[in-house]
Amino acid sequence: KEIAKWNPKALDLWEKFAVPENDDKESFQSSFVRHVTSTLARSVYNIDNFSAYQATAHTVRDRLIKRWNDTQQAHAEVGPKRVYYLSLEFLLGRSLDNALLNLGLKESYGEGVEDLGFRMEDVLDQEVDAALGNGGLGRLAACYMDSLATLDYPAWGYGLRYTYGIFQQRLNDGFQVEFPDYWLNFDNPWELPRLDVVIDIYFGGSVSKYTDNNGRVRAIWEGGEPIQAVAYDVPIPGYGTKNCINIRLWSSKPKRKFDLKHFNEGQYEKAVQAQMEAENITAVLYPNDNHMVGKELRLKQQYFWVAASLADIVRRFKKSEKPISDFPKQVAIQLNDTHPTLAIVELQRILVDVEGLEWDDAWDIVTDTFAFTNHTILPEAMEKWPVPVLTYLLPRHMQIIFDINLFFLQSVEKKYPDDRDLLARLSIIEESSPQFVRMAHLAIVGSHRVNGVAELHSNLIKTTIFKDFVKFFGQEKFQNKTNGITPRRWLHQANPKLSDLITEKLGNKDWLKDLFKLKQLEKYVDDPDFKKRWVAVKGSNKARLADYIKKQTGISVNSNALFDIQVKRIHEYKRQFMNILSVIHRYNLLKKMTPKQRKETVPRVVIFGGKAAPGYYIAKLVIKLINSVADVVNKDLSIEDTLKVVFIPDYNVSVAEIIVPASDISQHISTAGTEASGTSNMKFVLNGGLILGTVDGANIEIHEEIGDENIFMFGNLADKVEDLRHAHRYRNKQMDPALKAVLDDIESGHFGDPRIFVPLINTLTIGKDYYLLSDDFGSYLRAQDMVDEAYKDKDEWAKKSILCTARMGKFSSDRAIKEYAESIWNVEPIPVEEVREHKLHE
Ligand code: T68
Repeated sequence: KEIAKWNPKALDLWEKFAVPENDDKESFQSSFVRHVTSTLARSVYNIDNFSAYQATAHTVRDRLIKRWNDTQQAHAEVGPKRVYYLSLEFLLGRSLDNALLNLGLKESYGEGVEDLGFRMEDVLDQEVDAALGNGGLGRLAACYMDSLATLDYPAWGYGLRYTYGIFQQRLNDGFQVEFPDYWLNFDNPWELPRLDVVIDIYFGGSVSKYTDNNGRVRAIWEGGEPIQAVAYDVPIPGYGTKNCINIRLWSSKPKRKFDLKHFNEGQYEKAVQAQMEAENITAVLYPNDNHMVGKELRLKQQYFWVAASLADIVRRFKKSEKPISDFPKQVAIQLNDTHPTLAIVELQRILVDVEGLEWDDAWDIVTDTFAFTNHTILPEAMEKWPVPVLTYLLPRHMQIIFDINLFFLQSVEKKYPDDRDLLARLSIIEESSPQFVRMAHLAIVGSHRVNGVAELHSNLIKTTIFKDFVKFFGQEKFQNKTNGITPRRWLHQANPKLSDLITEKLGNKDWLKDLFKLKQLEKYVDDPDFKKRWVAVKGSNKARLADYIKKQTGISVNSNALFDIQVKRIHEYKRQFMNILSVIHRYNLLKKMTPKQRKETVPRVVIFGGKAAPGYYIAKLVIKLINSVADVVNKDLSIEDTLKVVFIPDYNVSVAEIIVPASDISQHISTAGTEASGTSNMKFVLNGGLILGTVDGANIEIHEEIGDENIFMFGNLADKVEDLRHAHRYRNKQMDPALKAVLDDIESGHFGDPRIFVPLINTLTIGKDYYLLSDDFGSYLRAQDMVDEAYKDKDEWAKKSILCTARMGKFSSDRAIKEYAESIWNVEPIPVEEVREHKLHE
């Protein structure tokens, strides 16, 4: 409007030369050529697949920026309540294919690329993953952003822009070796640097008290040296909407580049030391999942991130000119695990110290704003930080935490007088030496809602780790929000052939926005032609994976065999160890068989993948054992190709997109009660793969949805686990004989130098088998036999596979996000397109 006033012709020009609304092959090609020649400064004689990728990505980026701007403008116009998702991890994977599909440009751009002499597949394959996450928690955040955008919610993600994402895994002699993931080596077209959005973050310093004009004693925190947080925005386009939301990632930068005093004294290292320390904060993602590592740098990451994010959120709120008491009506903040818990303290500090609110008024605003998601009950994963470290890094915050705890415990004391044990159990401060701050307790006390991520998990947190909080706060504060996955990436993008078949059968693509529509596939379970095509799609996905395995590992696998897959982070509770032990058991049986018996057995390819945290010794031994077993089994001609074992290196999101559509069976076999939800289980079943699993996490709800006949469940139930552990500890419980035989086989040296595996085997004997492999091994083997039996009936198997997909509607992340929006955040969709139309006609 300003431009139009100044020059009426300008607005017309602005419209005329904007990024085209009706995009087609030609507009793509013109943009592609412009980006090759101008952005990349290359010529037509000098472009390879990678340049083609960059030019295509930049073309899509232009479109995303347009949508991003329109969306932000529409939101500014309406001024709705926004939801902010604070997550230390966003495991986005690749963006090009996803953006093309969500924008509906895949076909026209695909043709455009072919005309220019490239294959879209090769172009897409050039992209490096954005791997800013460890596993389930980070990928969940990415799926949720896709759903928030698709459902038109006014949402922002906030995270860190790590220079190094999760390490790359290679294998050396069967052992994992880690390599740095320098993903920003080439320019990253999926981020918009906002070098003007900079926030100063302080550590250290001191607190002093003063009396204000109203005679009130107030604290002021004067921090030490500031470090700058610089914003990088990552646009997230919704599917079939013009809504395009934002993930803002912070990068750390020194405020002063150079210490001139040291420099002039010739102390060059000291002159740049502060700079290096500042840059260190966002240098690297901590590579541990479900494990707390108490490093000071990790705590600095957490505060740096939440302080920058809150400053940004408060600034945006203030633009509305609404009274500060309206803050919770405008802002909902979701804490993805306890990692951002300091945000609670930071907001209280801003409201009391900076805005001058009374403590209680500020605290009401804080608790109305925040909600907290718990992702684990494993004790070693619970975050706690030493009071002395917090006092030194964040002195004012430590005071505020003590005050929060004081007022909280006073209210407990009032309700339950004289129950000292209860006070000690609920306290935010652990009274050890030194003292610790229990972040989960702080997160619960500072939030109005707390949720688990699957029914079983949400019930477990209410009856175990957070039991006393339920007693104090009441049931309503604690909810379940069963996880979900985005069908756009995990079916439409990863499995285009199945997606096409479904769309053809259902007559349209509506199922991509309403996954319950897959139910309509049930009509066709007995249609022989449909079944044949369904099986053919699975076959071609298995062939694609077989090619990938050959390329990456040199191992040839038969894609007519049963593909049995376990891919996820390597962790004792996930029991990859039990899986490989059962493979040894199977191998020994095959060796004893007559050729005739072998002919009658179902050939299997057992596929593993996943990273072990670099410091997790036992998990790394599991990887070595898998590779040692693979070496022996794959070379053994006597078993006639009835068994192959594969470890796929460097499992990540883009590799998962090849693996997930190709399973016949996938394994989700955690000790009952340990896997909060799991989300890959949902991905496999959505793609028509069956599950072999324990009664744990979301397996239980998947079972409920798809029915008994379509899943293989085994093992002890969660409510038995404590008793079984007790029996191991105090009654010298006998080990399952089949398991014993397998361990003996390893110890005999059959799979290489057995001394390597002693610490691993000790976890079952001297370690008292904490994850109960011995208790579940028998029923595991029986379930495996049932899988073999069922797979022999190809027709029945095809039917099961179809029913699996048809009944997965519940597990869309759209369903999960709607539940969060309606029962926790109280936010509503803003149809960006309608707001714009309305505005244009005004
Ligand atoms: C996972 N947690 C749960 N944690 O294990 C999984 N931890 O059951 C669940 O489905 C998923 O969260 C989503 O809810 C994780 O992935 C981490 O990666 C992690 C990272 C840092 C610190 C602790």
